[in-house]
Parts: sequence; C-alpha cells; structure tokens
Amino acid sequence: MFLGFKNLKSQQKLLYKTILYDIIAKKVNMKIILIVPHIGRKSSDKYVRTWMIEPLPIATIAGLTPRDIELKFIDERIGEQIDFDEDADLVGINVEAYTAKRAYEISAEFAKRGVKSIIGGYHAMLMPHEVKKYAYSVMKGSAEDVWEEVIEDCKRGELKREYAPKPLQEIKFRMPRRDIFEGKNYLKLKCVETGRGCPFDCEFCSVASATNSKFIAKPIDLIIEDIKDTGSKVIFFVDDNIVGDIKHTKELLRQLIPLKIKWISQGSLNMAEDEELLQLMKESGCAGILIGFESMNKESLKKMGKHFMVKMKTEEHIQKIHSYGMGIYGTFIFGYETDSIADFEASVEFAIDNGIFIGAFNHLMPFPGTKLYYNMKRDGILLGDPWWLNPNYRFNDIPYHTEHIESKEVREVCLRARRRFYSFSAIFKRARNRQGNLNTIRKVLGYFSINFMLKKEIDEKDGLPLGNENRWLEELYED
Ligand code: B12
Ligand code: SF4
Repeated sequence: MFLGFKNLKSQQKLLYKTILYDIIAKKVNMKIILIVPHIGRKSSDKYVRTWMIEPLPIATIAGLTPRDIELKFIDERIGEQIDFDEDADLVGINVEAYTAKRAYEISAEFAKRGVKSIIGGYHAMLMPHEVKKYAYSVMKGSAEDVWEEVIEDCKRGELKREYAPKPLQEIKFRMPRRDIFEGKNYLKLKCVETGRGCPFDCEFCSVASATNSKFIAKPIDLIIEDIKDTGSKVIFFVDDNIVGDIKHTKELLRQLIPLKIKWISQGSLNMAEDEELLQLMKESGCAGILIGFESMNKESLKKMGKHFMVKMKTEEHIQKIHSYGMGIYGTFIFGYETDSIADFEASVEFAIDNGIFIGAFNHLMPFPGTKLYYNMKRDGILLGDPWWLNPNYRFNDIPYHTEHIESKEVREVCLRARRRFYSFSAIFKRARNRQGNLNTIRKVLGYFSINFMLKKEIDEKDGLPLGNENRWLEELYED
C-alpha cells in the first residue's frame, strides 16, 4: 500500500493517511470532540454561511494530538449539528468574542451529560476567568507544548482548571493535521501561518492585547512543508502582519517562488515603501493583501495607536501596490470621537476612487480584554456589558455610548458605507483598476463573485442574535 507513496497525488495521500489514522485510532482508549461554534442564528432562519474556510486552530490542535486518540471535528458554521449524547472523554471548543455565548451553551450541554470541556482561542486568552465559569478548563494561550499534558491529565481523570502555556516567543510550531477536514465542503483556499502575533499595539486589537505586541516567525522549512501538505495552490497566510519581520518575509518569499502558488494575506501599508519586497511578493504569487487603513482622520489614527499610519502617503502607496498586480482588501473603522460622519463617507469614496478590491467598514468595537474595552469600562460608557453574553445584543449593535454621534447612528453610517461600497455602480467603478483587480482571469472571476457575495451578506448578518438561548447563561463552575 505504501509503495510509491511519494509519487501519489495529494488527494490520494490524504485518503491513505486518513485510513491509516483510522486503523491506529481503533486501539483508542480516549475520544476528543473538537468544535467550532457558530455565531448565532435567528430562530426561524438557517445559519448564515460565510467564508467557508478550514479553521487552522483546529488543524493545529489535531496536529498536536497523539495518533492513538480518536478525534472528531464538528464545524457549526458549515451547518453541522452537534449530537450532545455522543460519547466523548473531552470536548475542545474554539472561542472568539462573537462565539463565546454559543461556546458556553455547548459546554453546558455536555456538562449536563458529565462530559468536561476545555475552551481555547483568542477570547479564552483574553478572558480566562470568564471562560472558567462556563467550561471546566481553559487554555490561556497557544496550545503547542501543553496540549499533550491536557490529554495525559484527562486520561488520568485529573484535568486542570487552567493551562498556562509558555510565552509566545518560545512556541515550537508543529505541522497541522488537515485530514480532520476530510469530507467537509470548504473553499479550496487553505490557511497557513508564517508567524504568530503582531509587533504593533492598536488599542482595539485582540491580537495586540493577547500577545502583548509580540511576534514570532515560524521556521521557513516548516512553512514550505505545510504549504506542500495542503495540496493546494491557493494559500491564505493568516498572519496578522505578513511583513511583521521584513527580513524573514523576503527570505520566505524567495523560497515560495518555485512553488508557483497564489497567495493572499494581511499586512501593514509600510510594505509599499520597499520595492524589493513588492517585487518578491509579486514573483511569489501574491494576488491580494488585506490592509487596515482604519481612518483617513489622523487624530483617530493616533488615538487608536496606529501612529505608523499617520505619515504614510496612503494614495501613492495604494497605487504602488496595484502596479505590482496585487489587489487590496481595505478595512476601515468608524466610531472614535474624532471621527465625523463626513470623514467616514470620505473614506468610502476614497476606497472606491482608489479601486480597492473589497472593503470592510466596521464600527469601533470594544472586543473583550482589549485596551479599548478597559478604557471604555473605566469611562463608564459600555452598554449591556458584557455585551457578548447579553441576550439582547444583536450582531452590529454598538455596545457603548458615544457623545458626538448617537450609537444608533454609528451603526447606520457603517451600514450605509457598506451599501455604497458594494453598490453596483461602485463595484463597476472599482473594476476600472485593472492592474490590481482584473489582471488575471482568476482575479476577474474572483472580483465579481466575492463582491456580489459580500453585497448579499450585508443584510444577512445584520441583527443576528449571539448563540441560541434568549436568556443569560448560568455559571457552571467557580472561577
Ligand atoms: C483567519 C481568520 C479569520 C478567517 C477564519 C478562517 C477560519 N475558518 O478559521 C475569516 C476571514 C473567515 C475570519 C472571520 C472573522 N474573524 Co477572524 N481571524 C482570523 C485570524 C487572522 C487567524 C486565525 C488563525 O487561524 N490563527 C492561527 C491559529 C493556529 O492560532 P490561534 O487561533 O491563536 O490558535 C491557537 C490558540 O488560540 C489555541 N486555541 C485555539 N482554539 C483552541 C481550541 C482549544 C480546544 C484549545 C485547547 C486551544 C485553542 O491553540 C491554537 C494553537 O496554538 C485571526 C487573528 C489571529 N492571528 O489569530 C482573526 C481573529 C480570530 N478574527 C477575529 C474576528 C473579529 C473575526 C470576525 C468577527 C470579523 C468580522 N467582523 O466579521 C469574523 C467572524 C468569524 C466567525 N467566527 O464566524 C478576531 C477575534 C477577536 C476576538 N476577541 O474574538 C481575530 C483575533 C482578529 C483580530 N485582530 O482581532 N477570521
Ligand atoms: S497592525 Fe493589525 S494585527 Fe497588529 S495590532 Fe494593529 S490591528 Fe492588530
């Protein structure tokens, strides 16, 4: 069966690997269910499916799990149902702020049946004390180096209430295991990390708070091995800032060129100041890059801690990036007291005039555990705190009081911005940026399909309740 294994196509390899792992797992004495919860849904509707991408945190946990452990993965975001009566020794749940309420509901259902859960992810890193009230155990950081300890403790019936991993700088990256996604209908785009964390310190950002503005680059040979393992030629480097360590990035990009992949990622605008970097990005297959412009208002940029953006020649830099054939996903934030409605509307027109590929126009959001959250809490302006567990909170509600504009209006301004940016006339106007948006057949198809998908999504997600239950959750454990 293993003769010629090296020459097999990746799909066949994946199948053989899966069969092999199944055989090993038959001798199992322990079973873990991993879950990615959905954000929530209106009771009459189906869950809104968006960005159906394989979740890398789950593949990473799977990669850390010894082969003799049976693993099952359920992704609620793609419509998979949880059977709470299924036998399991442990349930592992990934959590973000928007999914916290649902994650706790799931944990409570399993707890009723005597099954313990452990919760990890950004929300767990930032709000570990809260998580411990709703789940038996919390992973307070990256799981590398500690997950095996969790399993051993669980086997002995001695699961700890919390696991505190090593500092980010000491992470030993390992290979994710993607056979866990077998049979699930995800997009062809595969997620790969080239590093973790971000060296910047934006006030509203969960990553900055969770990693203390630290960044660690992943060894290049491991990144290359990981890309090959995906079996895909279309890669999403999920880093928060792919140019966080430019020397490392350039070395990586040189080694990507022979792989002939197409890739997208996120990065800061200062990339446009380095022509060699842009050339390498182009040669290594960069199709587009997400850039957080956040605001055209310099006072707001300073307030949010994006000092490095203040002196940027934004328009010039955008054109430079486009001239290398790369599209831009621009993100903008509205809600600081220094922002006026006219400023935000100007940002939308700026994004349209500059032929931005796609854009996000979000209100300022006090994600739990960020500096912004604690500042708003100190100033006493949070509404319905903790908003992420509040049964009355709805997706896109503004959970804070603003002096200069009514909270309701902040929401309206953002909705208007999205509708304007994704209007037919703006989609066609932005398409005139041929260099950045329509320079290959794949980009032409991608440009129109993604823009129309996002246009449809504007109203679908708006007003979604978080979780399923229409009441405050009961705390299950003492912190
Ligand atoms: C890729 C990505 C996406 C992709 C998701 C692809 C996918 N299916 O996974 C897309 C584009 C769809 C997306 C969407 C959104 N995202 Co997003 N996303 C990311 C990003 C950039 C990378 C995630 C990743 O794969 N990391 C790599 C993995 C390996 O690292 P990790 O997540 O830290 O996992 C480790 C630990 O946390 C821990 N761990 C994680 N899960 C678990 C579970 C268990 C059981 C255990 C024990 C441990 C554990 O162990 C892992 C290995 O060490 C992160 C930022 C970031 N750098 O992580 C934002 C991030 C997670 N996203 C965020 C947000 C806000 C969103 C959106 C709400 C944006 C929006 N307004 O629409 C949506 C909603 C998503 C949803 N839940 O439906 C925020 C979350 C903030 C918060 N406090 O919750 C982040 C942190 C970005 C940020 N800068 O603030 N996102
Ligand atoms: S640059 Fe992006 S990832 Fe880094 S701290 Fe700022 S918002 Fe967060």
